[in-house]
Parts: sequence; structure tokens; C-alpha cells
Amino acid sequence: MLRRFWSKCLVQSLLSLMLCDALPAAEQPNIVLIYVDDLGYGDLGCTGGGAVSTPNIDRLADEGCRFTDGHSAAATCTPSRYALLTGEYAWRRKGTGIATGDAASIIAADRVTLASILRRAGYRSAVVGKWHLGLGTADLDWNRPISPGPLDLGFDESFIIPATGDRVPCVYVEGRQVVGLDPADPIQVSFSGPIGAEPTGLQNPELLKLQWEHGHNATIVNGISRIGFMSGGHKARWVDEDMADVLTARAQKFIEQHVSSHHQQPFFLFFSTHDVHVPRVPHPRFAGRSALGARGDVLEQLDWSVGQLLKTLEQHQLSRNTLVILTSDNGPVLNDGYRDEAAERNGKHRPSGPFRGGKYSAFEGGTRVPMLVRWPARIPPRSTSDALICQVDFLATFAALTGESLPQGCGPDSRNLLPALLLEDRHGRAHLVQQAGALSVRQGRWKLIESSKGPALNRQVNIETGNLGQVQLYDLTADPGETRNLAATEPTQVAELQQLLDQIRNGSDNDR
Ligand code: NG6
Ligand code: CA
Repeated sequence: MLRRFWSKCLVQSLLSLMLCDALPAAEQPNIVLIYVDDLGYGDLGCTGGGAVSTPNIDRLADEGCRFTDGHSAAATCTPSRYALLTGEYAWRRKGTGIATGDAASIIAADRVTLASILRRAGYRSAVVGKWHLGLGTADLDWNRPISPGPLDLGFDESFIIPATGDRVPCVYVEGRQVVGLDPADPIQVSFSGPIGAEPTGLQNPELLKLQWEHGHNATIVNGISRIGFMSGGHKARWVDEDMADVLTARAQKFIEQHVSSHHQQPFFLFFSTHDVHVPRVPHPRFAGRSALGARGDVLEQLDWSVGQLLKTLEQHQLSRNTLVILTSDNGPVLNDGYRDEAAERNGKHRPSGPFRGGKYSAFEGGTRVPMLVRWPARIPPRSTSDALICQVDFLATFAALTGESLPQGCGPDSRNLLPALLLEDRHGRAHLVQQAGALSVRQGRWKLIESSKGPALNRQVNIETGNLGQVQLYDLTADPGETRNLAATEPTQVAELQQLLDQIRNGSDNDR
């Protein structure tokens, strides 16, 4: 009896091993996740109207698959990144809205993350670039070792911008230390009021090389005023013009060192760019290169960074078995608080492509972002897929890819979309919740945006929020631009989707 039981177990485990797509450790791909900031669906050569030149990024599409219905989990940064790393929709957790520069670490150190699950599978991981998920504890002292942070969430190396390019502190943090920290010039940071006697954008506009338009009028660093106040750390402060170079070189160094010292292991590089977020201050070699002004220039700078990484992979014969994903944390914005003429010089370019809204918006432009996936060993070149996929799924998908199972309760919203990634499945998720103030739910051709307080227009950035005091229903197949609200004529659909959203909200949707 017992023997029969065990042999049944053995057969079942062998079967499940054969059925799942997991690869033997030696063949597991390296993973490079290029996470762009505020890149819109239509911002690329391969998706846009030709106003921007992005040959290196286009190469990813050419040599891999372009997903046309890929999403960030939210229409702003912190909640999207939270969902990406934890596999949980951010709206389930308080304190996951856009983080200040002095926010404590938002993800608890004992959580399973994308990096920690890959560590279990034998990967070495690095995060290079924007973090924006809080660091340390509420009383963090920037002059001492910083903990918890990425190193406590599964990453072996980290070189980060703590929050955003437009928020203090304007310093890089490597591992647990501010880079270039000078004990004689300690760093202090405040988001509640001025600190020290440094000039601010509000009081000293004559010191600015880039004027602020809304927000962004506190401490001046490198001639640009920021959100929040800082004092000290003068030698440690970054130079915005050099940021793409610094981050790209650091990411390349991780790959190079990995190849020379850890080549038996696969690696995971989370390359999280500052481009194309504000302040948009390109290196002089990119300034003025595009017809779109600073925003176009930093798009070209971004493309250069991607090209550098692809070159490094190539030099080490890593291209074939490296899964490269390029995507964005939310949709695009033109005027996000500095007078860099992004709106004035945009011309006919449509950063959100055919979609309505952009960053901050519940319309598709808020979360429908570029999603390019290249893995020559497994994904055919020049392919496209309309499968519905979300970054919240990367956790379960990477776990499946590497043969790891997610511990009970981890990544509750993450779905294994490996078959969709490998183009074996053309549908992807059964449903998706999008976050942008109001929640929306997608299922099949339908999208419901919940009724909310509004306002309908974010005047500062001139983007429709999609937040209205009434429910909205769109048929995305017939009307991808969300121009016709069918809620009044399709009450059955509205009821069904509202019920689905309620079920997902209380965790009783049973599609796993
Ligand atoms: C907003 C900022 C915006 C940007 C955004 C975060 C103002 C008025 N606006 O609060 O400039 O920093 O936060 O962007 O301060 S994100 O891509 O990191 O979510
Ligand atoms: Ca962003």
C-alpha cells in the first residue's frame, strides 16, 4: 500500500518535471530586466510615429517578441515596483503610494521577491538604478550603513538612486553606503521642511539652470531644484548629465565581473533607468540630438544605454541564452514639473501610442507600456503577441522558468505566464486590475473603470486621469482609445466586471 503510494508520488513528480518548462541549472538563462521610467507605449521607433530614434531598443523587438498588451501594475512608480518585486498588487497594501526620498523600506525584509526567488534557483542578482521603494527605517541616518535595503531583499549587489532623480537625497547608494560620503560633511534629509541653509528653487530661481514648473522647488542640486530638502554630502552629489553613463557602466561592470568570477551561476540584472523621468538633463553628447527637445534627447540616451548592455552581452557570447525584457514602470508624461519644453516641442508625437491618457491615468495610457522580450534560444525573432500580461506576473513566471515554487501565500496576484512568454499561449491573464487612483478591471475585450472622486483632469501635467464620478465601461477590441463609455447600454457587463473586481479585491477569485 505504502509502496504504491510512493511510486505514485514519484511518477507524479517526474511528470510535473517533464511538463513544466523549467530548465536544468546549467541552461537557465541570465535575465536582464531593463525597467525604464515613464516610457510610453508609443515612445519607441518600433511603436511610435518615427519622431524618436531608438535603434537599439528596436533591435530587441526585431530579435524577439513585442507584447502589445503588456502592463505595469500601476500608473505611477512605487506601486508598480512594489508589485513587480513582490507579485502582489500594491493597492492591497497601505504605504505603497509614490514614496518620499526619506521613506522607510516599504517591502519587509522577510518577503519573497523576484531577486530572492531567483537566488534560491542559484542566480546572482544586482539592482542598478532607480529604487523608489524606501530604504532603512523611519529614523534612517544616511551617514551610517543603510539597512534594510535591496541587499536584504535578495539582491547580491546594489547601486541605486534611493528614490527618484527629482527627489533628494541626490546621491548614489552602493550596497549599504552612500557613494562618496564625507564624514566631515554629513547628509541630512527632510521632507517636512527646510533643513540647513542651502538655497532653494523657490527662493533662488537665479541659481537654476532648469526652472521648475510645479513642485520641485526645494533644495538646489547641480543647478536643479528638487522635491525635498537636503544638506551636506556635497562631494557625494550626483551630476545629472553623467547619470546614464554612471548607471550603464555599473551595470556593465556587474556583467563583466559575473563572467570572470561567477560564470557557473546564471545572473539577474535589474537595470532600472532614471531616463526618461524628470529632470531630463541629457549628457552634452545627446543634448539637442532629437527634434523633441530634452525628452527626445533622453530617449536617445536611454537607447544608447540599452545598446551598451546588449554589446556587453554580445562580447561575452551571452546573447543567445539571456532573457532580456524591456518595459516601463508607468505611462508617459510630458510636463512633469520642470520647464524642459517637452510639451511645447512634442509636435505630433504620441507618447501613449493609440491609447488614451498617460502617467497617473486609469485609461490604458497609464499602464499599457512597451514590453519587449528577447531570448534567442527560446523566442522566435520578429514575433508579436497580444496576450494580456502584467509585471506583477514576473515573480511566478520567473519562478516557473527556474523550477522554483512560490511558497504558500507569496505573490498572491502573480500568475505563471511562462507559456505566454514563450508564445505557446496567446491569451495570458484571465483578468487584470490596473491601479491609477480608481481601480480598473480588464477581462476579455472589456474594461471597467470604477466610479471615483476624480478630478477628471490632472491639470499640472495636463493628462486625463480617467477618474470620474461614474462607472465607465469600454470595449477595447472595438475602441482601444476608450472613447465610448458603454456603461449605460451594457448593464450586464458592468455588473459582471464589478463583481469580478470585488472578488479579486477580497481575494476570492479562483483562477490560480
Ligand atoms: C509627483 C511629482 C512628479 C514625479 C512623481 C513620481 C510633483 C508636483 N510631481 O508627485 O514630478 O516625481 O511624483 O514619479 O511633485 S514616479 O515615476 O516616480 O512615480
Ligand atoms: Ca515612473
